[in-house]
Amino acid sequence: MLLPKIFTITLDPVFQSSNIPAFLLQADIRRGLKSLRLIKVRKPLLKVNYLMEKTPNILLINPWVHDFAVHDLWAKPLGLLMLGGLLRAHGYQLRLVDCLDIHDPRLKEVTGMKRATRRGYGTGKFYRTEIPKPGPLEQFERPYYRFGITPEIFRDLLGRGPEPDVVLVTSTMTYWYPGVQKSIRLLKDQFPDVPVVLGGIYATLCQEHAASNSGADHILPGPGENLILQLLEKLTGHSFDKLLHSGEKKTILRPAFDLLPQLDYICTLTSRGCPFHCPYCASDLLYSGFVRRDPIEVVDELEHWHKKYSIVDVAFYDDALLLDANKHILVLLKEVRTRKLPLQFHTPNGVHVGSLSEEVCEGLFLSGFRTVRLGLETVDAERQHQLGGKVKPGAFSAAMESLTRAGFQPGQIGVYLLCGLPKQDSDEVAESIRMVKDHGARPYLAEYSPIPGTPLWSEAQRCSPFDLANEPLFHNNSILPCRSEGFGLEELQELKQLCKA
Ligand code: B12
Ligand code: SF4
Repeated sequence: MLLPKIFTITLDPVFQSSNIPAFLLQADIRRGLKSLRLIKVRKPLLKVNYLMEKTPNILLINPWVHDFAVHDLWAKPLGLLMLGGLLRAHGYQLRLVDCLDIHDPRLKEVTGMKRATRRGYGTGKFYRTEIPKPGPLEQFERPYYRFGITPEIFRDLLGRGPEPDVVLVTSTMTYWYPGVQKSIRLLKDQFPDVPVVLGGIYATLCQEHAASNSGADHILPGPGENLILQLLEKLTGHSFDKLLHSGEKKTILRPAFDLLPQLDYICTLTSRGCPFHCPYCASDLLYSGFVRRDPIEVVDELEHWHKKYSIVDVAFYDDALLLDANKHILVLLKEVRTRKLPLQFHTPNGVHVGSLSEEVCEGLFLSGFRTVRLGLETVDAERQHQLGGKVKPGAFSAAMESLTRAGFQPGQIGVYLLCGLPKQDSDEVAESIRMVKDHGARPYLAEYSPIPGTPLWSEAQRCSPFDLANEPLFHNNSILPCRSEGFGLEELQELKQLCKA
């Protein structure tokens, strides 16, 4: 049911000559009876009017992903859910359609669709349907998929709620824009007059492309919390309550995970931004500066999801989770232990090798870290230096020693290695793979995805055989965008085999 924010009854002055006293009754429904006001008005009144200030309905969309391969490595639309938390706190009515949902029972009945599967700790594969490749990707032999629900289910879900006043669509990888386009096309078919606002990572990194190609009416780049309230006020005429606003003025918002159809795990951020400035990374462009939450407040949030939805698996999305550990992550983990929260933690985004001291590793192990991914980048000293020199010589061996001494098994430790950087040869990657395996950990190739606006972008454009600037599809890591003569897809396959061997 739609709850009006302000409920007002006015009595219209129909008989101007009457002497009956007139009243206006007004209540702010969220503040309850205390706010009831009876106002005596001058004019005589007879007819009753209900003037309801309708709280706007906002529809949130996590769009499809079109790609060669995608794994559900604790992948949730965290940014969109954070905005959901903010908007709800301001009284907006929210609904979310998650195109990557795996729980809709109708999906099991769909023919021609590969089933979603679940692996450990809530991760796994999404439902997927093979679709024709977009023109620029036709040259690649691999099959291309739409990951997520069917368009029919999407339409059905759109039709279930009230017509929204505004639709907010998120976006992630720059080369996933076809899924965004498709979602917006179907939204426009169903709600032609409803404004669609696009934000998120693609909208931020490829703003002009998004403005010309996404089909959205408004592109809002950057952290959405900065401007979304003003834009919604403009689009809906709904002015948010200043009292509610002041209580919610936080840099990092609590995500509204309960909007998702079903929760298997949650992801969280204890910080935003990153103090490092690696030349291949977009962190700085997405969030300038580095801010942290109070670690105890983070634990409150984790406890909330654990108690309410029995959530056990938690993935940290932080860019620099372990930095200054004594004041942050160790405080957080100690609190988790004090409250005896039976949580299982994961770091799909990779943690800094140099931060893995004995004390930190012990804290991670004792508090329930089940998988740890490290960002090693490369063992080549010169390239390591060019990439910012975060991993000092010997640091990786020391980190591995601390992790194993703390109790981690080799199978729990994954190591990201950058692969396909401009002018990188495959021997360098092979050497890094061997080194990781010699230490008993599992190497994971992070194929380089060139990102506009990053320091490495110009060099990437020079080296790449693809038109990176005009076609974000070519940022796809799977095609090895900065391949060279001696390092193409064949060599990439060999390296993948080497990782598995
Ligand atoms: C978590 C993460 C992942 C997760 C999955 C995330 C997901 N949801 O699918 C995992 C670990 C699986 C992953 C994988 C990869 N990732 Co990643 N990932 C991230 C990371 C660290 C965080 C994203 C995030 O959720 N941030 C937190 C939220 C709060 O921020 P946000 O989404 O930006 O939301 C805010 C704003 O954008 C905005 N907003 C969001 N939605 C909306 C909507 C509206 C309407 C509005 C107004 C605003 C708005 O407001 C939000 C709140 O401030 C980013 C780096 C980063 N710092 O963002 C890289 C990043 C997105 N990943 C990147 C890369 C390169 C990859 C890989 C290719 C790495 C590799 N080589 O293997 C793979 C992809 C492989 C594949 N095919 O799946 C790149 C992007 C590349 C690109 N071309 O777009 C990034 C930017 C990192 C980098 N190198 O710079 N990744
Ligand atoms: S690669 Fe990691 S350490 Fe470097 S800037 Fe990006 S998030 Fe920070």
